[in-house]
Parts: sequence; structure tokens; C-alpha cells
Amino acid sequence: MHLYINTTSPFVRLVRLAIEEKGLSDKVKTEIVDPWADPKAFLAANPAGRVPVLTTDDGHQIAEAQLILRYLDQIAPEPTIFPAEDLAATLAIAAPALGATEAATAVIIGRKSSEAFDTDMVGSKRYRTMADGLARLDANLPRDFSDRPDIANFAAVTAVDYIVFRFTDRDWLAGLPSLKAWRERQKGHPSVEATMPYI
Ligand SMILES: N[C@@H](CCC(=O)N[C@@H](CS)C(=O)NCC(=O)O)C(=O)O
Repeated sequence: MHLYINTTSPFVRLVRLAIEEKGLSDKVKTEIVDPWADPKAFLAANPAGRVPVLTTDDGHQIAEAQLILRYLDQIAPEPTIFPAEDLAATLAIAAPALGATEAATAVIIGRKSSEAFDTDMVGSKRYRTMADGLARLDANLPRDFSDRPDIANFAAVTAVDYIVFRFTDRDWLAGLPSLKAWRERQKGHPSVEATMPYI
């Protein structure tokens, strides 16, 4: 398999966490791409020009992180990302974390078009979504990775780390002691460390 990535994308990170947890690293060749440079082969794989994009061994090209996760869970079922035993509870934790991540990337991308994006009507709502999403996680923590990797802790660690990484003007976890302690406990977990965002 082949995976287009960059080193900062939280959507890429969700997929890479699954690849690590499922022991698929040797089966996926990653290629770093600048999605804003519109490389031809990348655009052919995903006309939206966004990472991640997975090409399967039989040549299917799948964009959208959550679709790629669905595929990886099918071809490598253990450990499952979407545990049947408590699926609704797990998804309910993941949802605000994914929402916070989408909001954070919307701000980063919005700044490319408008310097005032952070404070305009849309930007303000995205900031609120980030803060509220992290607060929701603080009140309803996912499991530790060492207990069970799943979509809830993938989404949580991705949201926390991306927001802290991109928005350095405030201490996002200052008023969220449970989430802060949860994040501390994930330190050293191999998939978490192997997928940290960097520039
Ligand atoms: N909904 C998509 C979002 C992917 C996405 O927004 N990727 C960003 C990087 S974080 C990107 O490639 N942006 C380039 C662009 O928006 O043109 C997913 O879940 O994969």
C-alpha cells in the first residue's frame, strides 16, 4: 500500500496511528507531499488535493481519513478501531475530538485566505469548537492507549496535540486537569510517539 502524508496533518495522524497499532508499517510506503503544491500524481489520486490518500495493493485510491480507517479495520481487524462492545460510547468520545480537529484545521487553512479569519464570524465559532471539544474530552476521557487503542483515543490525542502544536498563544490544557493528566499518561506509547506532528 501507498500513503500520501505530510508531517503536520491531524487527519494523516489518525491513519498513521491505525497503521502503527495494527502492525501494518512494513506494508505501507509513505510519501510526504505538499498538498498546496498540487503535484500531478497526488491530484490524480485525490482530486480534492488533500492528505491523507491511501492506494490499496489492488490499486484503489481512498481519500478521507475516516474511510481509510474503515478500510484498515477491514483488512487488519485487530486491534479494532471501532470496538463493537461499546461502540456508541467510544464514538461519542471521538466525535467532539474530531470536531475540534476539523475546527483547528479550518482556522489554519482559513488564514491562507484572510488575515482576519481567527476573529471573524466563522473563525470565532471554530475557536469555540476547539475549546468546547477539549472541555468535553476532559469531562469524558477516552481509555488509555495501553488499555485499548480505538477511535476515541486516536481522535483525542490527535486533537490535543494538533491544537497545542498550532495555537501556541495559550495554554489549552490549563483548566482541563483530567485531560492534561490523560495526555501525560499517553507519553511513551509507541504509536503516539511515532506520529507526533512536526515542521
Ligand atoms: N476530511 C479530510 C480532511 C483532509 C484535510 O483537510 N487535509 C489537509 C491537511 S490537514 C489538506 O491536505 N489540506 C489541503 C487543502 O485543503 O487543500 C480527511 O478526513 O481526510
